Amino acid sequence: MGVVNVTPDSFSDGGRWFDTTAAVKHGLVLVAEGADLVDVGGESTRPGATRVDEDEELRRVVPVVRGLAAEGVVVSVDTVRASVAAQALAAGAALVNDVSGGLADPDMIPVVADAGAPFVVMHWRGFLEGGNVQGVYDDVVREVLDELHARVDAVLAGGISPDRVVVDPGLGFSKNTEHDLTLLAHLDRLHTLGHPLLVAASRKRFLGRVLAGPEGAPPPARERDAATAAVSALAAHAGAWAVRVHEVRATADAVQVARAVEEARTGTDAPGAQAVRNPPHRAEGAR
Ligand code: PMM
Repeated sequence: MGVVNVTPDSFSDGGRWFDTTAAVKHGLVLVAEGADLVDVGGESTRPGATRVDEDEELRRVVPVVRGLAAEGVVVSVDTVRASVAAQALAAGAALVNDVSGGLADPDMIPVVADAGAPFVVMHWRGFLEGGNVQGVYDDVVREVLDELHARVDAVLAGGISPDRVVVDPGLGFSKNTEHDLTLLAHLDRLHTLGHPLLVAASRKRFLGRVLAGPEGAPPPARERDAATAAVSALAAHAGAWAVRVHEVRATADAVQVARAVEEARTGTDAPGAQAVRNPPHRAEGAR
């Protein structure tokens, strides 16, 4: 999943694809580099970002979704607003990615259920507390699992079909470096939820911290793509359905190598590699 942030202020690529034409062009480049789908967002979720009003989010997102869908790209819309999801779906989006897991807008779940679209349910404990508050966990994996489970139950109760639900641990969202690394170390446990898994580590703060070491300064976000690709290989190896990244080429290579190694180990196509190659919405022919 390649990322196109149509925002002036996203932490790693803010301002670069703010214009519709540039954003569509960038999405096409990501596909040419190996992305199976492109995630289009119009509102930054970085800590301290101010909310974008609905009209502005629609203005940013819908034309880019329409432009990419018209080119045959499988588009995901990254939004917490039901109205934006609805208009993006009408413009050709195939999937809705909601970092609030359906908590931000009571109309989100019904909109997605009515459209029959796949829905990414991300874990973000701090959402209702007004932003990226630091989470306190005794057992981060257990608690993220339990809380994601509760969100998935709510989503299913709202009428979204079980085969349309994707789960995401929400790396960096109310989580520190140790939490993020612990979650990545236990991706296998997230599979117990029984839904495809999306992992979105791209350029995130914890990668900067790992690269900096105990004393150093974290490299800027755009210098974290090799580290991102390493996480992509680990996630593919652990059976993730997709990885969400800003720079696709390195990750596409990393996933390909992870797949080849897995094939050499098992003598067959690895389940994780297959999942990354055949997203459920494609395999099942939705939209
Ligand atoms: N992270 C960001 C934005 N959207 N969506 C999902 N499903 N999971 C994430 O972890 C996630 C997301 C923030 O990253 P960006 O602003 O650099 O794109």
